[in-house]
Amino acid sequence: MEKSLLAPGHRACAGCAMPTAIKLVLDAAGPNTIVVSPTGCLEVTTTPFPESAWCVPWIHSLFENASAVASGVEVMVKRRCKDTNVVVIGGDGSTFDIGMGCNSGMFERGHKVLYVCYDNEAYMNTGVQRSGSTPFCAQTTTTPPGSKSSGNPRPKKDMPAIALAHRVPYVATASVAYPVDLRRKVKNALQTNGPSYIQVNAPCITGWTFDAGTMVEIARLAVETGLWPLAEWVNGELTGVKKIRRPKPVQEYLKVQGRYKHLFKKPDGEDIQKEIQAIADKNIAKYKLVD
Ligand SMILES: Cc1ncc(C[n+]2csc(CCOP(=O)(O)OP(=O)(O)O)c2C)c(N)n1
Ligand SMILES: [Mg+2]
Repeated sequence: MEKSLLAPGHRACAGCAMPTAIKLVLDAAGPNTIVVSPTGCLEVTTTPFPESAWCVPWIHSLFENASAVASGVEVMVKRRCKDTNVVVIGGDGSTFDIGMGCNSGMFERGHKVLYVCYDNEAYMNTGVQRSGSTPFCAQTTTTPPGSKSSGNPRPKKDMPAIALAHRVPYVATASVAYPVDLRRKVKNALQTNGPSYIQVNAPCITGWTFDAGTMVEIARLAVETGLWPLAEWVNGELTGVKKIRRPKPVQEYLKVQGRYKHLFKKPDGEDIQKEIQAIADKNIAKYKLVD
């Protein structure tokens, strides 16, 4: 493999999926790329002054305005250097919640920008607070399980559907456990004449708590249970899904993560596991994941 455009020596946790996701994105995008990143683990771990792990031009925005900054960069690029890719890479907190206003504007105005969300399903950099992306009944520091709580009470926000509602012409979900698929989707997105959105499942060893060395296995289980369908939409049409040969029960995914350990201890745990299984089953039916 050629030299990575995200240099080693960054300070992400050992076992974090985020740098793997970013390396794959940059690998597919190539050196002629300008990246804009809002604040979050990615910014904090790759750019401690005076060092940078970025081997492409990289702009740090506020938490809320990465898409507005990227929109401006795209207007400049269109006039001066047409072949340059403009890519936003942000966490779920900025993508689903705090940057939503600017994301909506960028999508709706039709800027030719690829937005990649590395989705670790919480505000990890500030201490694992719940975000709009946190799945149902996962533990976070703001949704601690206890006698009156079973973790996050709300289902995960459907961000790909929100992108599709903006008529974003290329939308996909991806996973670090399927690198060939991820790279292909980045290339497809960058060939799109307009905005594109890719949401990459990115397990977080600190917030999800799993055994070191099992990160890829966790990401694969998310796909194999049906909880993270790998899908691709072109011009609003669902054009591809990764089929699952034999879906695994969601327990296999839940039991290896500390953020779900209360579901194996609390009296209502079994019922909640069934509710989570129903979410997976609904995905399997909706996306026809099983032949
Ligand atoms: C407007 C604003 N609110 C809050 C913060 C504090 N803050 C910095 S990073 C962060 C969490 C980022 O979460 P996410 O986007 O999911 O990225 P992650 O840290 O999980 O990689 C927060 C809340 C901020 N910098 N600006
Ligand atoms: Mg996050």
